[in-house]
Amino acid sequence: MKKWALMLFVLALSVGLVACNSDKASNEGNDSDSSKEAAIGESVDYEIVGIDPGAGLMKATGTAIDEYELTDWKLIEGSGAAMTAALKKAYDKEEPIIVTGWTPHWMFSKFDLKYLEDPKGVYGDAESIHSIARNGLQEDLPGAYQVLDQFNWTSEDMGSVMVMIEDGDSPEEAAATWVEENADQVATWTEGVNKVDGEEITIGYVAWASEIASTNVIGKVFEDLGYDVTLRQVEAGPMWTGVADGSLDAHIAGWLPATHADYYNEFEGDFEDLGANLEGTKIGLVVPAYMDVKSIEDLK
Ligand code: PBE
Repeated sequence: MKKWALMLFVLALSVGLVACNSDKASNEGNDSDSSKEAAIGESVDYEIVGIDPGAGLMKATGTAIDEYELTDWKLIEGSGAAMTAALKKAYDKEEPIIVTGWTPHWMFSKFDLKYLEDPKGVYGDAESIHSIARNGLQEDLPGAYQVLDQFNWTSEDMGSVMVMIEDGDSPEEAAATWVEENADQVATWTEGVNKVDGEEITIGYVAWASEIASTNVIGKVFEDLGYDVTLRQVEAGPMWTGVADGSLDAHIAGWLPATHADYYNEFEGDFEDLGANLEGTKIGLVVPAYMDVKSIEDLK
């Protein structure tokens, strides 16, 4: 290359670099909150990855969209499994994603995640999971009723079953392993309860990771006591309806007082609330920790 041509080339290159840099600088200077927030929205197509429409979490998220005036945002319906599949896919590529999430859930042990702050308190405070029996269960199946009444464990207990399932055990296998390894604790649930000979019991549940874990554990406990157990997977509405109309004997998936408040109020009187079997749950919007967003307010 001729000397002048080389000089021209170097000059062009440096002018280009300077232009690029000043572009970048002015962008940074303009980086107001609103452009950052628009960037978050755009980066996820203004979509919140939801779960099954009957979940209390979906209703709460609808309320959050209203209360925080997230007018451009859409809540995508799906299932718990579809939500975690989308989360895993995004997480593996370190892409942005916003999901509806809850605790206890194995996703917090597999991924580094955070809840978005909820300054308006739309998602409520920590709550409990209650055991809900049909009216008349105590007379018909007193032993089963007593087990449900005595059933009580922690988020860590439930979490360990969930992780076994996520790691590849079938729900039945994971439940059997947990029941075997925690015989002392299980003995407190079955204390004073006699074995039976094939009495039928039907427990309803929704295919949420947390309830797959708990329901299979309680199913295994009933099986070991001699019950003929059916675990019936349904949607959230039919789970509450089924206990109210007696087609299900019980469920152990009542998230209260807030998440299932509508179901609770609709059927009140038509079921028996046996109280909390697990305390300290949480629901909300969840993002990977690598995302630069802190609060639901930042989405507006
Ligand atoms: N969940 C899990 C349910 C209750 C259990 C939080 C997804 C719900 O939102 O109804």
